[in-house]
Amino acid sequence: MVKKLPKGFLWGGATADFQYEGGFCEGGRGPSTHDYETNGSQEHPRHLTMKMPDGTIINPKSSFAIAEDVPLTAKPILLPDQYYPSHKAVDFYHHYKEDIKLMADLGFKVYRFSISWSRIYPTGEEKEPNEEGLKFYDHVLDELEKYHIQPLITICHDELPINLAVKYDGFNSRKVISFYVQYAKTLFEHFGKRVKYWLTFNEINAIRGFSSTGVHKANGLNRYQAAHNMFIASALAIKLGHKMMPNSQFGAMFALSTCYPKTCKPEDVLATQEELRENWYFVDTMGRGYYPKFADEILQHHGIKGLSALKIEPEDNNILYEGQLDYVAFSYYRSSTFKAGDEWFNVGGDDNPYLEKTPWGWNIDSLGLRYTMNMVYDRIQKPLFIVENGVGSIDHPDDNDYVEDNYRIKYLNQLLSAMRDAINIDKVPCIGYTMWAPIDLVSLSTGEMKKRYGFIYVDMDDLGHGTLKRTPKKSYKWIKHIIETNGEAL
Ligand code: BGP
Repeated sequence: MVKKLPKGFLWGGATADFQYEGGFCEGGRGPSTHDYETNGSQEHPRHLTMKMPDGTIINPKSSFAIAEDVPLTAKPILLPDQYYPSHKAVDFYHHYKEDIKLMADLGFKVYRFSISWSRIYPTGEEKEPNEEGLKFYDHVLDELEKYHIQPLITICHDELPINLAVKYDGFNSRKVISFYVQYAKTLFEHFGKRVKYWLTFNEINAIRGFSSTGVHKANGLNRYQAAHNMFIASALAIKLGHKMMPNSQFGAMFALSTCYPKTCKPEDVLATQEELRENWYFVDTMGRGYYPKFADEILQHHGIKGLSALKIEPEDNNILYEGQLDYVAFSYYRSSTFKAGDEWFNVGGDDNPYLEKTPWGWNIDSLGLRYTMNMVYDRIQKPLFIVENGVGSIDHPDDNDYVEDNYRIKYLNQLLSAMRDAINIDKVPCIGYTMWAPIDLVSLSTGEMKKRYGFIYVDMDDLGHGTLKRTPKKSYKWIKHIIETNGEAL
């Protein structure tokens, strides 16, 4: 059996600006939705609270739940002096040279990062972009070029300038589409010559809530209207991007943690097929350029009459078709189980007796990755790009901050072997793999530093205290060797 991955396979890592970058009020950056998300208590990490610009505190049930009824009156103000993880994160803003060098030493061929929209357009509505913001990412690209690392840019990773959320109700409004396209156009003009791979949105099928959509009252209708507007924003950006940068390649990113029927009872199998369609609603629409036949059924499940209840303009169907994805990018973290009568979106159905779990109860399922890759390729027939995968763990550094993370090595060895089988045995084309996250950063779902993913340890705690010193873990050396051998050493 061929053990190496195909020549040119893009090995790398992925990060998101608000979890990594910091510098939230430096360089002319405006406030973004995530700047208002405080970190939760360490005992109850999933209960994030959000302090709105007008001082109102809201408590989404969990970060995956949709925040209800955020007041529309909220006006952007300076943020109070309280620790918000995204304000400082792990300060890539001032450590980018050091961090990119560490990535280069690992042998990375690609680095996926997101651009902070409010660093480029502080309120989202300016006529001209913030030059200082563009300059910061120029410097990042300079460093990447120095080491021959390709950038993979996420245009919008789960956040938008707070002004667009407050003033327009985020992506629930069609107006926000034009602000997004203007922002994307600026990125293409400014960085287009240096960037081939783009992602229009992160985990678009998760449409998590206020932070990622800017939508205040998250009933089903608003949420699926926002999704439609995001589809159109993405398709318009792709059409424009293809015109401005003929060699560009566009994807959007989906959260594709797969789901198995809990039993072989036909009712459970059918229910699981229906539940999975919640994901295909997004993947099919963007990957094939039209809504799937079961779109009405999905919407009805959420109390919406059907596509006819959404505001869809006559030109939208053409836009969707012409703005199809070039490749399908996805995150894969775990699998879950489902049975008839279970609630949709219940990614917590983790009781699978055949699998071990991470400390956060996520199933460790390497074959699930191979299964997912085959399922997506069978369906869309476009190259894949695995742009997020990894394991969140509690690391125990010694006195020198060295972490012997054998669990990470074990996890990645299994997952990457399954990926290699999907590529070499099942012949699924896959452009590359960017591990989440090569360096420790703030967790999205818990707002904590305790949940660590990196090959590189960062001295920083849950409350924003620490020296920010970077120290390679045991897995750093291991992954370096895997990359050097292009997967042969797995
Ligand atoms: C994905 C997000 C990332 C990232 C990752 C890990 O859903 O795209 O931003 O954070 O999940 O999740 P967590 O940090 O919650 O463990």
